[in-house]
Amino acid sequence: MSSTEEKFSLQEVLVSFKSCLVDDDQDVLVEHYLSGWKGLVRFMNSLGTVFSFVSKDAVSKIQIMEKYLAGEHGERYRTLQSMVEYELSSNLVDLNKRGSHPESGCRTILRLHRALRWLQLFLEKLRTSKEDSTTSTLCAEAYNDSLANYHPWLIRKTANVAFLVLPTRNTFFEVMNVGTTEDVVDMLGEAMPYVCNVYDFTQELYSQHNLLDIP
Ligand code: 1Q0
Repeated sequence: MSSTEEKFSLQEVLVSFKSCLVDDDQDVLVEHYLSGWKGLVRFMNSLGTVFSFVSKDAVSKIQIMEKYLAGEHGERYRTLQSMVEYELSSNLVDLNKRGSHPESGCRTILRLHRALRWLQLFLEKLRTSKEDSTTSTLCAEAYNDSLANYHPWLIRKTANVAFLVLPTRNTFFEVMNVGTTEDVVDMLGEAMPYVCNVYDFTQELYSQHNLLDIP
């Protein structure tokens, strides 16, 4: 990370997922969800350019959502519930094959939601890992158990090559800016439930509306 870049703590990013849950965890504020993602992208960029193909895609998805939020129907995109209701009732989602709505909010959030599952698995593996664990293995396992199922061969291959240059577990923990290894493990234990709640809510909402396979 260059010295001009602002340092930040991964804890702040993860806790921002706490602030996106509203109505007793029965809804998610899109703006705060995107803030969480922006923090993750900043963190990923600090790991080096190898991951720019990943962060570019995440950034373009964040931008699609920000355009909706700032647009004419911004109010309908305030929470995930209202977005789903609005887009479905206005026929704005290509449910079975790609057509005239290739960038619906529902589709875009689904891509980020699937990536959140990877993050959940990866951080849980890091939290419970031993000192000599290799991050590339932990990351590849988490990826292959989640996001990889939705990616074509070429992306899977590229991702697995990129994982090989991931920093060591100790360096990772330093970049997180949280403190000692013990502090990191405690922080993850405390912050992960928020990420899990956001994931579980979204999964349930999408499952109720049969939105988990949007092409
Ligand atoms: C830390 C290492 C980061 C490794 C990220 C693993 C995910 C690899 C995914 C690679 C695929 C990206 C290329 C584009 C894929 C798209 O085709 C796909 C589908 O979209 P579409 O429109 O073509 O249907 N897009 C996606 O699946 C979305 C992928 C977004 C991935 C965003 C991941 C950002 C995560 C950052 C967190 C990094 C910090 C981790 C915490 C580390 C703790 C020390």
